[in-house]
Amino acid sequence: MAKSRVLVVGGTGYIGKRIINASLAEGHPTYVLRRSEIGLDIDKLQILLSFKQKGARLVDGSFFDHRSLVDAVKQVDVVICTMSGVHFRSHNLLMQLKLVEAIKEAGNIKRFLPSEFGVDPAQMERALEPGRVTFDEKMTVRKAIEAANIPYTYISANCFGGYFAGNLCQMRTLLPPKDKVYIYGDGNVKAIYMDEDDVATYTIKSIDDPSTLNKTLYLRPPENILTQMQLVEKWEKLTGKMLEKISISAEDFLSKIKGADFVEQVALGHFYHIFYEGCLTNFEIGENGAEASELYPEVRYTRIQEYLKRYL
Ligand code: GNU
Repeated sequence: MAKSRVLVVGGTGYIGKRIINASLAEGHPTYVLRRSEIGLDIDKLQILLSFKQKGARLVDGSFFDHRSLVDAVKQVDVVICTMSGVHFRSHNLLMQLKLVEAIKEAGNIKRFLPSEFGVDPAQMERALEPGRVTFDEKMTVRKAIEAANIPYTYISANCFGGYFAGNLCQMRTLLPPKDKVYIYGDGNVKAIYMDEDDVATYTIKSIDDPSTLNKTLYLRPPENILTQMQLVEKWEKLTGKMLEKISISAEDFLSKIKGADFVEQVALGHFYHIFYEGCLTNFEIGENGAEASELYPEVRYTRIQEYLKRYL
């Protein structure tokens, strides 16, 4: 069967770039939306032109021109949206709802992957304010997809290594601490850390797979299911240097939410659910779910001790 044609929306972004590369590597005719809103963002444009040089097709469109989105969608079989939601000024929700409308009108899409790639928002009905906005928005997009009967796969990719492993789960930094590391509680809550390239590989594997149709695909490669303490120990082993460990109780952590600004409050909420409540690993995958490393055992995913070497 011919390889499905893939359109990536958000192709210049952190995970979007990796998904384009994985799509090209897997032999899919790969299309990338070039939004006219890019304007003078020379970085984004040059990234798009480099993908054209690697064999991707650029499709011009605008989120202010519904017809252009419909025309773009009509050229492909699968649409993957990777537009980030953590940068609140991005109007991510409105843009994704416009994309859903275009996919609904085009009528030809065999699989749509909305911009998920993190915590499963369906598990987060009791999430703390204001961080819950991240999950509520994703659920709004899901409801629009399902109301339009658009075939979908939701990717719950858990923790990007770049946001959570490299910094040993510390906030407000992307680099490992040099002398002391803050530990959430006693650091024994399990989280799941992913090499971002593996997130892209698993995502592309899932788009033509009947067993992920209208399912959530959870990325839980067993060797990357680690407590914060295990992560810190891997880093100490790599550097040969012990870190001073300072434990923060759940109460003290939560009390920080009060005085913080909005963006900080959102992040604190996310970290609380991940590292105190264990929201990534405190539930079993049900019949509406599948686990990527079991479905695709041929993927030799990067273990975290390998991933951490770039920070040495
Ligand atoms: C956390 C962040 C890291 C923010 C998810 C401020 C949604 C998810 C694991 O909001 O994108 O220090 O799944 O000081 O579904 C933010 C996002 C990252 C936190 C990462 C998040 C994870 C949101 C910070 C910080 C590293």
